[in-house]
Amino acid sequence: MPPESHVVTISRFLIDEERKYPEATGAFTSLLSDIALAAKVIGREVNKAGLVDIFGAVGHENVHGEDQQKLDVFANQVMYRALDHTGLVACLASEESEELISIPAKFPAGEYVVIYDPLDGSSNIDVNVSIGTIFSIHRKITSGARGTLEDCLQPGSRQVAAGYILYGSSTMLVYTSGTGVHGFTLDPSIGEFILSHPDMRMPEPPKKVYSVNEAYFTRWSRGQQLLVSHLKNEGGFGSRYIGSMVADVHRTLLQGGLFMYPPERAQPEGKLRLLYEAAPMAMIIEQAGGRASTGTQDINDITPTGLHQRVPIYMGSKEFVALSEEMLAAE
Ligand code: P6P
Repeated sequence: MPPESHVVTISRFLIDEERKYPEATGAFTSLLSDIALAAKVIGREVNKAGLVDIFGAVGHENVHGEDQQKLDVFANQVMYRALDHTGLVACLASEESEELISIPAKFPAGEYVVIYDPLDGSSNIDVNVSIGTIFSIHRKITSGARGTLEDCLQPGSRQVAAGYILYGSSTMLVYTSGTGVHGFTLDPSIGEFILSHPDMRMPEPPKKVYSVNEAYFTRWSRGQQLLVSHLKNEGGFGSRYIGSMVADVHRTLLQGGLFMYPPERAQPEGKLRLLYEAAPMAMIIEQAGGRASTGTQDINDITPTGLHQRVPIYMGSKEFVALSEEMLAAE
């Protein structure tokens, strides 16, 4: 058989998955396909960021007071335009939009809620470090035709799917819909995402690597300081920190380890956002056999109170997350 016959595109994979559920309508398959298309469009611009005048700040700030890079704005528009007209979505929420994003009245609405960070790690754009798009998918739970804030503020345990696209040395789409984690690598020569990492599992034994920004050591609690000191001394851990969550979590998923964004005295909930960073990544890590905690509770047990709520993050290999919770509790 020619090698190409073993090529499984994301479209074929999604259809094969859909056929496992007689009640499936094909809506989820279409939704993931729309997100994959958006990923290709965003990836094309990210990969040529150094060649055209598209990177660099647009000169205004996003809802978090961060310089909004042109690619952030572009990626946010691409995600919106990929989904708004489909009739699959009840409402949207984005890191780049303070408020809920309603589906225009001219378009039909659907049953899914998509919450996304269109371009996470964008502060790394100008230095050509890997960045990513993160998405979280819920089902609408309110009875109205169009989604509301209540439909977005569901605990991560109720996500029907979650995933990310990593724009790195290659462009990868990784997602889970609750039956394992699957990775697809973009073949630019045919413009298709090809199944390259079926049923991804965190390795056992895991690589002893911790990932945290140690520049903030003095801002941490005593327990956090003791944890990191233990990891690097008695624990014999190595350290890797890219400063781009999708890249750091992707490495942790593949090799094992511990990714942390701890609370700081001035920022007791940490920096990363629950709905479109922590919760989707937590679903992926846990579906691959790992754990995701705030240091005191499972991330996906939290019922959100706001679209841009932040939470501390300890995610990766089970034993390392458990060790973190133990040492933080002992402080
Ligand atoms: P710090 C990137 O700006 C980001 O939102 C995440 O992708 C990343 O994990 C984190 O912030 C890095 O934050 O404070 O270490 O620069």
